[in-house]
Amino acid sequence: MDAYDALRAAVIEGDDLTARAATEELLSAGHDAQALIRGALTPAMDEVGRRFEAGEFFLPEVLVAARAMKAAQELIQPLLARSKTPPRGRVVLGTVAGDLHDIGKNLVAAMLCSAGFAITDLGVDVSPDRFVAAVGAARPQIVGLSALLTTTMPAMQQTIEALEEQNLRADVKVMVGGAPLTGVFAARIGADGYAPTAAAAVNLARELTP
Ligand code: B12
Repeated sequence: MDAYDALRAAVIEGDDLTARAATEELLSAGHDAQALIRGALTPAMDEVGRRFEAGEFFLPEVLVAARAMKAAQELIQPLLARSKTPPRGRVVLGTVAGDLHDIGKNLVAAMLCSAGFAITDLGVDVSPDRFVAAVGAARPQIVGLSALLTTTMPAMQQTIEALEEQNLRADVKVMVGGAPLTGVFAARIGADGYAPTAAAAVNLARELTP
């Protein structure tokens, strides 16, 4: 088993100590932080999601996997942020109101950060008003909305409407993502773009900030 396999397996099994050790080993061997996200962390969480859907995993297993992923991410995040060049653009990012899922959103934040964007991460369960306040304060080029529940998808539209009401919509591009979303849904609620993965989110953010 190579170190990538070890990291993937540790996250899937929810073994945070091994996840941390494998991450340290890969980073000190000179592996790129982005490669770890693409090659180990994202596929591991995809597999956790698959096992949960298949009834092979239950919530406790999912939670310990998420904790193991966070242990790895804590080591990776400072490396992604360490850049002296001015940011390529500013992104305000959050999981919409009523929704507590943040694993995918955190991966998007990490990948955007490593691509040179400055991120204001508002966390989870972010109300339309909080998005509006953050956009007003940070004046980003992009606001990114994440939702994992079909019941919280309408909060994306409410957030876009709140930006319109405060006359902020024209100055900011809205990109949306999360497992239940589609490009059709994104277009229907008036978003500027949808991306299905963190890597695709980076490409989309680049397109939206030419
Ligand atoms: C982990 C998880 C949890 C964890 C969340 C931990 C955390 N800190 O995030 C916990 C246990 C807390 C949880 C709770 C609940 N969950 Co849950 N959860 C999941 C699970 C298994 C995996 C989600 C995940 O992390 N995937 C891995 C990441 C990497 O993928 P991702 O989030 O899709 O993100 C990628 C892309 O979508 C995209 N992306 C994401 N955000 C953004 C944003 C932008 C701007 C862009 C461009 C792209 C982008 O890039 C990411 C990286 O590639 C899914 C099942 C699944 N297969 O999705 C269920 C799932 C989402 N949960 C579900 C449900 C119902 C719940 C609960 C209501 C409780 C329950 N009965 O299970 C609560 C709700 C709590 C709440 N109010 O939010 C359902 C939703 C069903 C539905 N139709 O809405 C799912 C689909 C499981 C199921 N089949 O029942 N959950």
